[in-house]
Amino acid sequence: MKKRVFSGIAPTGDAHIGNYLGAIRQWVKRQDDFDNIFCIVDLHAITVSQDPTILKAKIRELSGLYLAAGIDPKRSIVFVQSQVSAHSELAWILNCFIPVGWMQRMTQFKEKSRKRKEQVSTGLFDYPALMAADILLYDTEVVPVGDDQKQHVELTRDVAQRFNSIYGQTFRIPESLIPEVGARIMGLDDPTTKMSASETAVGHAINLLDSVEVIQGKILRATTDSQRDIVFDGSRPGIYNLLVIYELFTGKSRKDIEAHFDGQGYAALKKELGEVVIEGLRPLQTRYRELTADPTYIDSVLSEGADRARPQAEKTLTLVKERVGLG
Ligand code: AQP
Repeated sequence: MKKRVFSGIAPTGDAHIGNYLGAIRQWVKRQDDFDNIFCIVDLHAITVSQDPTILKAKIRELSGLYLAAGIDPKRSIVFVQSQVSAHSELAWILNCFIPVGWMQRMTQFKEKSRKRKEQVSTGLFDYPALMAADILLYDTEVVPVGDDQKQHVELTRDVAQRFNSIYGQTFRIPESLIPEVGARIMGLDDPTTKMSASETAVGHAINLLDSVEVIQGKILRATTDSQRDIVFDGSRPGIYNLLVIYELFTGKSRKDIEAHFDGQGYAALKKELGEVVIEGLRPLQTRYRELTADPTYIDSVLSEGADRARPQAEKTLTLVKERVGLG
């Protein structure tokens, strides 16, 4: 029996190389090692305001990117969260016994609410309860995520343990799987902050569907420092981030990369990094165009995925309702 994997990405804004290197690429690499469920978490997306037409399009775009990156819908379930209503139902039940103090400790909420100028929704605060429901509905054992989501997976474990201790064995306790390198790709404009889909500054993120010219331009303008050496030095976040991206796209060792750039300047690094990223994304972009040429294909994959996910989710939900005494 392979271990069950569940993971997802919110269809907010454009998917970027942080999502790819920190999450999607790991899913694809280990697709055959696990029994996978990959979700487009649209209910998470609406925790911040979304234009309805754009959201609908972004759900299809992100689904297409999963498939173009190599997620095979025959081997993995791919579906949209809102098409399986058990996610919302379990989230509500979990809400009713997660202590509010646990939620108040979540650093992502603190960061996101600080950045937002408009009102912060209750849903944004409650995001980790929905994420716990997503994971726990499917007897998940492994949750591959970037390190920004580690705390939410920890909370999910605490929630499952608490529920099991009150109501008896119900949930499997999941673990996060975080890549050793690439778990936190930083913004190109500000390498002290995480590359993020909701950060709209031009030059912040390389998006997976960016054109050749846009990728080159963003990398050329990336923030560096006033030193010269091209070395992996975590205290120099700009150069370090560019080198990590180079490392992940080329698969070369750090020693070889430093030797390769020895005596060269930042302009040479940026030029070569642009070429490496463009070539690294080319197969994904080509496949994406092929897949989306048939306007019905993605919807058919999503509908089949929801049909496969639903019975498993319903089974857990029914057990939870029984344990709690509902209905
Ligand atoms: N910069 C990143 N580096 C490495 N991994 C990352 N992930 C996100 N950003 C990076 C990983 O991608 C998966 C999906 O993330 P998400 O979009 O659902 O939520 P997020 O972590 O909040 O990502 P964003 O881009 O910052 O989205 P917004 O701005 O909409 O909140 C997760 O596995 C995440 O770790």
